[in-house]
Amino acid sequence: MKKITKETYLNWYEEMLFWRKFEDKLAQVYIQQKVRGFLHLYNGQEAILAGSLHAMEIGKDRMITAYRNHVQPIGLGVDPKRVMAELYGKATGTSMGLGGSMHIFSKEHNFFGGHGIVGGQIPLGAGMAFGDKYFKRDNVTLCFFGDGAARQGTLHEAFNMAMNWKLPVVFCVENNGYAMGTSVKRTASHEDIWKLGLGYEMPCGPVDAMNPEKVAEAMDEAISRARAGEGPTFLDLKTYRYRGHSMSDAQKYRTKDEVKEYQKIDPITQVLDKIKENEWASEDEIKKIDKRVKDRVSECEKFADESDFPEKDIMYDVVYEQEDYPFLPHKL
Ligand SMILES: Cc1ncc(C[n+]2csc(CCOP(=O)(O)OP(=O)(O)O)c2C)c(N)n1
Ligand SMILES: [Mg+2]
Repeated sequence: MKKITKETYLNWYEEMLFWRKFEDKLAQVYIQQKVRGFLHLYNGQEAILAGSLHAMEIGKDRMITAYRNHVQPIGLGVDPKRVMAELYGKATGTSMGLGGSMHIFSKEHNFFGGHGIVGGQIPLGAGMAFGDKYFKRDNVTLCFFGDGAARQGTLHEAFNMAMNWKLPVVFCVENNGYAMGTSVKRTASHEDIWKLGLGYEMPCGPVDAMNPEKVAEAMDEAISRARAGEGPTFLDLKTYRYRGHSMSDAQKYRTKDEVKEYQKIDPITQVLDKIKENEWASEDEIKKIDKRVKDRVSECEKFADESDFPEKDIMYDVVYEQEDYPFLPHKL
């Protein structure tokens, strides 16, 4: 793995803060009804993305996830202005404004969605890894899903085949404690989701995912194993989400004190504390980073605000259509 240095920490601080503020901005413009539909934010889970990106080979390894998917493509190199425009439903968005929040996608940047069907991306991730193995490419797929998704039957079918064929995939449960309003405690007789790997003899274990360094180390081991042809790993990334499941969540299932407890081990604060302890940046330099982040977020908002909505006609260019099918209303 690349060494974790002062530069890594400074980069982590700036990028994680940018993702946090990008999501905060989305919450704000959602209330202004500039972004509509569902909106699931990533606040609290940033160490997972930061650590994973450090261990990945960018431009080669792939990522697939669920609907909490705005910042991962940004981490992989997609222009954040285009991500925000997609959320606004604007023509300059990553899918011409036709996908929206749950469907960010960029084949060019190895980001394969953006999936609204809970657990749907687990076999898709295994399939992507199958493709790489079949065509003898040494790319690795990181397949992320939630603790709720881990309870889907499809996980077992995908785990079985992935182990049997030694596919180059890292299965990662972003265990944020809740599936909508249902706590992990209520969905099984034990809380150690990683143990689901044991039934398939898949290497597996828990990871402190509030700390990017811990994530990077676990991810590096798993990626190296996959790249060496030794098959999948299952990581139980223990994290927490600060905001509700989506914007329409009254959060009656947890206390404010519980959220505060996790904020004490906030991943961005942990990174900043380490920077300060080691005197890797002065107060002034930190202020400069904060200002850069603020400006970058404002640029995204301005770009999305000023972009046009797509022309209505393009809707018919992007859906599958059978030429001789007689019942299309727009053709009647
Ligand atoms: C197959 C399916 N069942 C139910 C839903 C409704 N649903 C959307 S998100 C969600 C909870 C998933 O929680 P988790 O996997 O823990 O992910 P998190 O939201 O915590 O990131 C549910 C039940 C769905 N989208 N798809
Ligand atoms: Mg969850």
